[in-house]
Amino acid sequence: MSKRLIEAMADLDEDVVLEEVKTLKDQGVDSLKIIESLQEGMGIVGKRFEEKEYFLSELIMSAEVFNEASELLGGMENARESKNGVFVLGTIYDDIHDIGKNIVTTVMRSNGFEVIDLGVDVPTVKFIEAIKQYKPKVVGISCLLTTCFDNVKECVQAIEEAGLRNDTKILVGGGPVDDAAGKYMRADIVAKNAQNTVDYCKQFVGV
Ligand code: B12
Repeated sequence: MSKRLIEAMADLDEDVVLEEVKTLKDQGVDSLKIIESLQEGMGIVGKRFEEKEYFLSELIMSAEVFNEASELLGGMENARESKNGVFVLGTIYDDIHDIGKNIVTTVMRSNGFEVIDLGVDVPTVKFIEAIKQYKPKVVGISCLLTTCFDNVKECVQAIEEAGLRNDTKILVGGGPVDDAAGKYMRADIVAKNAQNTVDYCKQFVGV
């Protein structure tokens, strides 16, 4: 990981973030590795927000810097062939965080999955409709707020009650989701990052 990039992201130093991303990209560093550093920096932004060193304006700024940096990594989004099947994902209702979800979408697409991205603040009924329509082998739910853990739990339960869980695995992801939270939500697996998601989905669909 790049210490300079982590620190610049944490300090919201936009110029240094963009310069360092360009340098690392020119050096041939893998896009996912660069994203890992940006994500680490975002973790520090979150801690500073929690400790009241940063306020909402800084959170908003961090999202803007992250998105600009991701745009520089645009080359990650390449092959859109969908030989590995369909992956439905969205951010659970009452939660509008989408940076991590968008990264997962991009990386899954570039690994041969057709991704149906339902967006943010997605109600349970929309997940259920999408599962009926697209019959995905794996469904991903993003959740960045601990206050939304119960929403995910309710959504997973509704998918099960609709009889749609037998052929579909449910992955959850997002900063605060650890294995204990995943168990509470009754998810099949917790994905810590985009690469984990790809590895798990490939394993599950047998690629
Ligand atoms: C940026 C940010 C925002 C931005 C979001 C912009 C956007 N378009 O997404 C804005 C400013 C809008 C925002 C708002 C809020 N936020 Co906010 N935010 C963050 C911050 C700093 C970074 C999140 C992020 O993008 N990380 C970078 C990405 C790449 O990481 P990631 O999301 O974890 O994704 C990776 C993995 O988790 C995984 N993954 C993610 N999703 C999925 C999904 C699937 C299916 C899979 C398989 C994998 C996967 O793969 C990704 C790539 O590797 C976090 C702090 C943190 N450490 O997470 C706080 C944080 C999540 N926010 C927080 C809070 C409190 C809020 C607000 C309530 C603040 C307020 N008072 O209004 C609001 C809530 C708005 C809402 N209703 O959703 C808290 C949540 C605390 C808690 N206990 O729940 C955090 C943790 C900050 C903190 N420490 O206090 N926020």
